[in-house]
Amino acid sequence: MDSLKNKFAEKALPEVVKIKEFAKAHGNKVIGTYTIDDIYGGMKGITGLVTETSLLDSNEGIRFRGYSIPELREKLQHFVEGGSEPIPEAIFYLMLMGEIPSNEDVQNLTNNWARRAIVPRHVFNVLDALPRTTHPMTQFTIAIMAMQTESVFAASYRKGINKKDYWDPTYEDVMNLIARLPRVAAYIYRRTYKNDEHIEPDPKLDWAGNFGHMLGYDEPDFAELMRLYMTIHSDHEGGNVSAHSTHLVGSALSDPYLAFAAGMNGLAGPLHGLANQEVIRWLQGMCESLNTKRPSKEQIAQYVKDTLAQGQVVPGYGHAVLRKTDPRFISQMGFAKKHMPDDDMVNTVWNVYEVVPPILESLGKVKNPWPNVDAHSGALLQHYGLVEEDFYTVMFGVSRSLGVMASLCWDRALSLPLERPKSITTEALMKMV
Ligand code: AMX
Repeated sequence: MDSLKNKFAEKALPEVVKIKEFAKAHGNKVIGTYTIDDIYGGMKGITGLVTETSLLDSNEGIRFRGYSIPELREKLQHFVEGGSEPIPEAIFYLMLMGEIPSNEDVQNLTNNWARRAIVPRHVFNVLDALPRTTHPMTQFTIAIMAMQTESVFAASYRKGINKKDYWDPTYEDVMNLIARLPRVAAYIYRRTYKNDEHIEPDPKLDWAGNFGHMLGYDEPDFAELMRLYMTIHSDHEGGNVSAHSTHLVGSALSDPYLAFAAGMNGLAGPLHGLANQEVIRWLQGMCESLNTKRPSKEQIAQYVKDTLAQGQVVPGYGHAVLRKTDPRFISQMGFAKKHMPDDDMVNTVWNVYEVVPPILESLGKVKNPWPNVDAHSGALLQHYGLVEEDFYTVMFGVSRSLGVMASLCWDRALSLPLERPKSITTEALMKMV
């Protein structure tokens, strides 16, 4: 057993007893009520599932195991030599274990994932069989499904396994999957955009640095961006579409590959992760139509109004839970101020940030007029020459694996049951009132 697996078992398994006792003592306490509007409104007002890794406050933003993003900048002081951005191994450890890791814990995780990072040949063959024009997110989920042949959970279940032990093969799949995703994603990028010229992993690099390297971007600043990007996109509590679909599909004891592929199909929607692609298309469309690299605030305002008049959303703005500027937007803004303060696209993102909120507010129906994580991320990637925006959601997906896979380990350790909410017909609802 690897040392993290031992530590996870020691931490997570006693929690089952604790939760059973808690539920026995307080199981009938009412924690909320909901309305017909909540049912028609995508269940947004309903607290209905347990996710241990992070918790979202509508005003403050995300807290990972209790720590906000600014607090984590203080706490996660695990940098590669010469670096100053948090390394994603640290946030994964925090989400899985609920504790700030030591430098040794983080180094062990880097080594652990490097050891597990071998992608079976048939996964590349499956990708090679697809037309190069296949959207990178479709390639990504197909590759995840192709890797399902390796599922330790599926093999153990087939042989027969005690339900108390489900967490063990889940952990193995989770670690293997996370370790292999950067290689798979980089392969998709290089086959789609770089003439099939693939780059071998460098086992001396950390997980995110290696991802940047395999994509073909070796500047230290890009590796730093990857570390920040992979850290801040990793989790956003349990109810968002990618996290919830992973959890839901996992609750049928579908193995982690099947569950994660489901989550990624949800991330591929334009109201969720695909928004990062849409933001860049929207910004570029604006600059092209105005024939300028830096549209004025007046020009931006008009373009926003035109977008709304065409019955389209302004991508990168709004959120189902957040009601303030996303701290993940702010942290990317901080990175841009440090590394590329004069970049045209970045400055346009900042001008859009000044113009859009009052316009959305004036509509009187948008609950959150502020930018989310996707409003900024593409401009940073464009700066370093990673300009193929259709690939951006795959990068989000690689990062999102950290949170949803840590959660899946907990789901199985806590023996969370099959998820099956009750649905109702409109006719039945009408009869009730
Ligand atoms: N531009 C225009 N209209 C918007 C809007 C935006 N950015 N955000 C919300 N609205 C509209 C909705 O479409 C809805 O209009 P309708 O009543 O005519 O159907 C109305 O405002 C109320 O919506 P809401 O309750 O404020 O939002 P929601 O919880 O239903 O949806 C979200 C949230 C994110 C889907 C929505 O804000 C949106 O479409 N944003 C743009 C896409 C985007 O950036 N998505 C990424 C979110 C972050 C992520 O998951 N990665």
